Amino acid sequence: MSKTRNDAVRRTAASRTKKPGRTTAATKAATQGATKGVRAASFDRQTTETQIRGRFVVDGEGRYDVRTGIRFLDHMLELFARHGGFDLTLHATGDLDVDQHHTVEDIGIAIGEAMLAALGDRKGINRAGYFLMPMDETLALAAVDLSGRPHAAVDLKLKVRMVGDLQAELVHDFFGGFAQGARANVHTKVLYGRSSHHHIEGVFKAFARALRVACAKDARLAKMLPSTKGLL
Ligand SMILES: [Mn+2]
Repeated sequence: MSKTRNDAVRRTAASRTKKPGRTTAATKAATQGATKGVRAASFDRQTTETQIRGRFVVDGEGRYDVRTGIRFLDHMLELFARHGGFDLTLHATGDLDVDQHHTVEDIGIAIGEAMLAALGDRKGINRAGYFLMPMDETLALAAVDLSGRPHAAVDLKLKVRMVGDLQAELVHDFFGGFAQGARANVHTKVLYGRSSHHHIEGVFKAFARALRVACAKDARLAKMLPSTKGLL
């Protein structure tokens, strides 16, 4: 191994041990996103209520650089990237002094739109996926279909108003926004559990893993659009 290669490897290893996940690794991966075969898209969504910029890499390595102004949402998006095997850079500034609603919903839209753009013609993808995710005492499920039709069904039985610094009801709005942006069916449900933190975390992990399956390519059907309608 040459000295240069060695140094590069060492730098990568050092940055990983120093601050796992919260480095500029996702940003670097995004820059390299133009690599042939890597499905990725940048986004820059500016409204009077929210400004959301970043990059979403479908074929990523679970790296992230997320700043939303809501720490609990950062936590959810970070594990979304890690469990989905995506790379996600996302920096959001929203009118949190009004309410968290605009920010959370618009982040869902931005990620959904980026994923849709990154998938391109969607030929050869599984299209649908589901996952059943245990989170200690909680069991959560998610099912997604990248059908071209937006619909979200979120069945959480949260009894608290806030989880960490996130308004709990906005989990619905995140998935609603994603379904709209990605033109996808998204169903999530908590089957049972006690901790509200685990309810939301279980749902985000299940969602990430269901989406990972839906986005994955089936080599046998590489040239096939996964719809008998001929349109997605
Ligand atoms: Mn947690």
